[in-house]
Amino acid sequence: MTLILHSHPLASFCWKVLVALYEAGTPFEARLLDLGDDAARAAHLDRWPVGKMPLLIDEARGEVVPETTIILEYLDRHYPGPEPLLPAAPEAALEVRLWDRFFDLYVHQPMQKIVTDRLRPEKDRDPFGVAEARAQLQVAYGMVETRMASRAWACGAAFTLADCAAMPALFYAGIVEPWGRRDAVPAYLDRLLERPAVARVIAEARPFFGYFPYAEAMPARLRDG
Ligand SMILES: N[C@@H](CCC(=O)N[C@@H](CS)C(=O)NCC(=O)O)C(=O)O
Repeated sequence: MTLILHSHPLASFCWKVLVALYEAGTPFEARLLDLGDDAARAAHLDRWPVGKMPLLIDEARGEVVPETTIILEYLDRHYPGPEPLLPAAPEAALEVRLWDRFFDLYVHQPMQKIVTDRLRPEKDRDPFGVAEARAQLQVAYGMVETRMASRAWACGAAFTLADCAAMPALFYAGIVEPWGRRDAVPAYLDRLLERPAVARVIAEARPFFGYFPYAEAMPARLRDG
């Protein structure tokens, strides 16, 4: 198999890449990466010392590709699916890149901050940082509410890289920080969840949901399908 994705079915950033691979129907081998296993972690750090997952290995081209946005642009260039993840027109591509960055930096990362804080020992928790993350999410939700009131997908009529970024970010963010009185944000998440590629990613993650630090806050329709 040419493409190997080191990933974990519960890991939100891995979902971003899995959605793109399933959307495109690109064949790949998923290798379960357990960072809690010392040997697996050491091997992973050898490949990419930053230590984040997912990591794509392209054996045919001899490339190790980290960072989800770069992985998706790489796949789009070298293993394109029927529809591009990034539009060819430069201005349209910039808009997609902006909203990919937006979902990663202002939804996904604050969500991670809230989730990982719960994994820390009580004495090492960071209530100030968590409060900042919650405030950041509320700002981001307000922006998504305005934007998605008039769009099917993050950048218009076509499903793109920005939607791959939005899916895991909104899925987990909505569990740890409620939407408030907003309609377009949950409606957009519902549209994302209806895509077969997304449903497949979530079905594969479902057996692991018990390990999610906020498992008790997961709505039954997300937890059980
Ligand atoms: N900017 C990175 C973020 C990846 C990331 O945060 N991955 C998480 C899993 S969702 C991770 O590797 N966590 C393990 C750790 O930080 O030790 C990307 O887009 O690939």
